Amino acid sequence: MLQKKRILIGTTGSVASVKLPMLINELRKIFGDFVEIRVVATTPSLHFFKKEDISVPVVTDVDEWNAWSQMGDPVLHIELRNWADIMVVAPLDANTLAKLAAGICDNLLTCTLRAWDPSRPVVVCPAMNTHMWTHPFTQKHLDVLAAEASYIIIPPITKTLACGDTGIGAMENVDRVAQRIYEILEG
Ligand code: PCO
Repeated sequence: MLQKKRILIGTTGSVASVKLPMLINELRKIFGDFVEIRVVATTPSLHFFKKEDISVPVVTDVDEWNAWSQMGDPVLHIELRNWADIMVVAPLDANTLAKLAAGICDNLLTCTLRAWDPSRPVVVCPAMNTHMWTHPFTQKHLDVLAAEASYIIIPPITKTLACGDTGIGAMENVDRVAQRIYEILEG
């Protein structure tokens, strides 16, 4: 591991976004000083953590609009796609999954991925209620991401979910997500 890796984490409106600080900690444990992390957060994901509690820069849709006022100004989603070595969407909610599969780009996170450099890996960690996970659209959309854009999918696990149901749909444990990111970047 010679060079600092630049990891862009995307967060979406699944309650598993509460795990963002833990995921950052796990990445720091594994990569030590050899990592730079930034977060691109959808507006719904901000319901689950406070920007002030996160130890790395967090950008949101307002930053995209604030950064640009005239020709020649930076376009944030292009800056981000140029900056990152890897993007990890953790958690990926059902709504953003559907948008990505359809090519929709209506916020900073989806624009960043729509402009993505296909030679750089994208990892997604779906997390949603069991009924949403087992809906036929979920597998259909994941198949599109894997087959047509080579996204790496870290499937959800079974546990007690935020709503009290026990079933499949929880985001994979953050230590395993971090380990997988390490293997992808360094393997
Ligand atoms: C729930 N939806 C969810 C989303 C995924 N859940 C999880 C875990 C957390 C606790 O460990 C919430 C992180 O269960 O990833 O729960 C239902 S409506």
